[in-house]
Amino acid sequence: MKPVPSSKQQALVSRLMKACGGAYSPETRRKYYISGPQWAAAYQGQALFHAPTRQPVGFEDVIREYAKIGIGYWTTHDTDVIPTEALGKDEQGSIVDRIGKSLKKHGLKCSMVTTETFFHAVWAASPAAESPQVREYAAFRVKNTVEVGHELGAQFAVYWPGSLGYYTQGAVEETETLKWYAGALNAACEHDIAVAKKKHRPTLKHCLEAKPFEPQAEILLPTSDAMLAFIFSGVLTHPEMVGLNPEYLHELMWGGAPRAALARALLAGKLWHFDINDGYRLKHDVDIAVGLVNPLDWLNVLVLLRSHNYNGPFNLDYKPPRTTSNSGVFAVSFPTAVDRFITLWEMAGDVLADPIIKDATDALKAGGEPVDVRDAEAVTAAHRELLSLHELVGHRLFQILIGAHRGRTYSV
Ligand code: GLT
Ligand code: MN
Ligand code: MN
Repeated sequence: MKPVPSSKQQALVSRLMKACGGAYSPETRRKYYISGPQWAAAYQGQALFHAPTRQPVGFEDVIREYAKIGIGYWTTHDTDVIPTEALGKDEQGSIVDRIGKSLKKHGLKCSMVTTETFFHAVWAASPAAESPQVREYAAFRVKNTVEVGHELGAQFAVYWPGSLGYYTQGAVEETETLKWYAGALNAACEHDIAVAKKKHRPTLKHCLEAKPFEPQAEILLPTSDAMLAFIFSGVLTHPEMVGLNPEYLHELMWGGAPRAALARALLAGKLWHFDINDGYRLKHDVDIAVGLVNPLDWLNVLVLLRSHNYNGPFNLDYKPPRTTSNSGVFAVSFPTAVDRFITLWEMAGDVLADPIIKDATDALKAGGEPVDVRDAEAVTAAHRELLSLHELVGHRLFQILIGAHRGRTYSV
């Protein structure tokens, strides 16, 4: 092939996207509770060892492009859209106004707002720092986000504590720090109750998000399980208002099984919001788009969520790779992520309706013929053949993943 001149590259990408086929229409995409974060689309590719590769993008562009794709919901940090120095000031009001107009114009809804408590230098010692002034500032920030959320009609507030941890041991006292962090959440919930009452709106669902390794060396609430223990520990004044926003990759990063982490959240009645993406175990937060690394595991995750009637948002919290251009973010990155999610969701429906999987799981639950249940050898023998079904179910899931259950075959 001849070198491709710059002027022809976008057309090439678009031709090959069409050739891929299988794209859902924007109308179909809008039927799912999928949200697109401002920060994901506006991510410029920068990191500790990476200079940006893309130009900045504002909320007007992101909202317009999400609308074209068929992403029905938009999520944001306070400082993704409001400069830190404008927070709580008149300028905030006019920005929020512009956001509201832009959402309305393009038929999107704001489903979630979150407070940035990790980036600015003020959070160097975390939002639950020893200094009462920092903690008061943190309370102001989360209360302000609650107000922005109500203003924009959001239902959820997310909290990723980020810098809640330390580099050098013994520098922070963990129990004290956790209580101080609870103070910020309590301030948010109490303020929410007052604002919701005034605005005749339901209170927001406040969702904690854990990440195991970054950006501190040691993290005080590294997993969704740690968050659950924190919610039920007695330090929150409104534990009923606080649930979880697990992120798929964050559970995988520490070596956990995301599906099991989600199951524990479901048991506790706290699975309210879900950040969807992909990546690798025991690596940093690579935030790859859903289904590109672990499609079989993702299929299983969605089987669990479908079978438990999860009806919260699926938030596309991933980072378009640095190799993707500004136009590629909206031409390739987001539509393909949405479409893989929808396909996996529909395939999870196939799994739940599959007669072979049903037969196998029914048989496993029925168990073997009656024997003396105090006799380990007899109980084992009664199930020896039946248990081969575990692997058969695994194989069937693979078949469903590749479409073999619908007749797709390979031959030599
Ligand atoms: C940050 C983090 C994400 C969180 C965002 C919400 S901030 O990008 O890595 O996982 O969901 O605060
Ligand atoms: Mn996330
Ligand atoms: Mn992440």
